[in-house]
Amino acid sequence: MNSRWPQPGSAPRGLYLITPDEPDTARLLARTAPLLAQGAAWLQYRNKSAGGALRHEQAVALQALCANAGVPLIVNDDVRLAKAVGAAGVHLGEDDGDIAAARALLGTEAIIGSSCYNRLQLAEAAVAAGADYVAFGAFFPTRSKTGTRQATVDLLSRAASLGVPRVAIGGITPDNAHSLIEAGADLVAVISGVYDAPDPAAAVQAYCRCFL
Ligand code: TZP
Ligand code: MG
Repeated sequence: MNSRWPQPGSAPRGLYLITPDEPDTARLLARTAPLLAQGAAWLQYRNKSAGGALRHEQAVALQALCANAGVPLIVNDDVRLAKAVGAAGVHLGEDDGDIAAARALLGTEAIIGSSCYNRLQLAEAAVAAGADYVAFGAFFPTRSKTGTRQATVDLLSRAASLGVPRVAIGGITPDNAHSLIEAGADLVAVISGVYDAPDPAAAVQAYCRCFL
C-alpha cells in the first residue's frame, strides 16, 4: 500500500457506500445516518440528478453527518464541491478533470480516487499522477449506471503492484463480493445493494462481514 496509509492495518478496507440519487435532503440524511454507524469505511456523495444548489446543500449536510460519525466523505465528480464543503476527498472519472489539478486545489491530505473502468493502463496513469486509490468496474450488471464497461476479476489482482487501495464497483452483493475480495479488492463500492435492500443496516453489516 502507498505511503498515505503507512501503519499496518491502517489502509481502508471494507464497504465504500455510495449515495443514490435522492432529491430530498432530509430523506437522504435519514437513510444514510444509520448506515454510517454500521461500519461503512467511506461514504461517497453521488447524485447525478441534482442541480448545483441541491448538490451543495446535500454535500454540506453529509459532510456534517460524516464528521460526526468519523467516516471520510468523498465527493463524486466535483473537485470544487469537495473543496467547498471540506470533504475528505474527491472521486474523479475520465470526464471530471485531472488528478494534478485536484491535488493542487485540495492539498496533500485529500483522498483522490480515480475511476479506471476496465483498464489497468488508466490505473497506472492515475497512480503516477498522484491518485490515492483506483476503482474498477462494473464487475456485475447494475441498474445504477448506464454505459458501464465490463471489468474482469483478474484486473484486481493485476493491479496489486500499483500499491494503492483497489476499489471494485458495479452490481456487488454480499454473495458475489467474495470473489472480488479474494482477487484483491480492498473496498467494495455499493449503491443499490444497500439502499435498495429491505433492511439497509443489515445489508451494511453483511458487506462488512465479507471482509472478516
Ligand atoms: N460505476 C460503475 S457501476 C456503478 C458506478 C457508479 C454503479 C454501482 O451501483 P450498484 O447499485 O452498486 O450496482
Ligand atoms: Mg464522474
